[in-house]
Amino acid sequence: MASQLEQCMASLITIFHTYSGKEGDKFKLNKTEMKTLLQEQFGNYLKGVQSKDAVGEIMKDLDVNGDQELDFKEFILLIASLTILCNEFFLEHLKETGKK
Ligand SMILES: [Ca+2]
Ligand SMILES: [Ca+2]
Repeated sequence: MASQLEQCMASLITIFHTYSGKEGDKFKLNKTEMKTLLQEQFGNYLKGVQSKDAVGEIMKDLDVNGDQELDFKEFILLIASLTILCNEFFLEHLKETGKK
């Protein structure tokens, strides 16, 4: 029986491959695949993003080796930074509710 964290890790891997396997290199996300992933998995985050080419900008930031695609290592950095942000909101919320 896998632990909760192990299940989370397995989910991350499965989700990445679900999208990265759609076209081209099976182990990398191209811009179209990344866009679908963001829309389907991060709809709530993207709602606030008004920029015309938000996906392009996100990819530029994450694409460390500059091959215009995201491998798992590059993708996981996005998850890590979003998780850190979520935790900060969570801590803020705890502080706020603690005051009252
Ligand atoms: Ca691909
Ligand atoms: Ca890359």
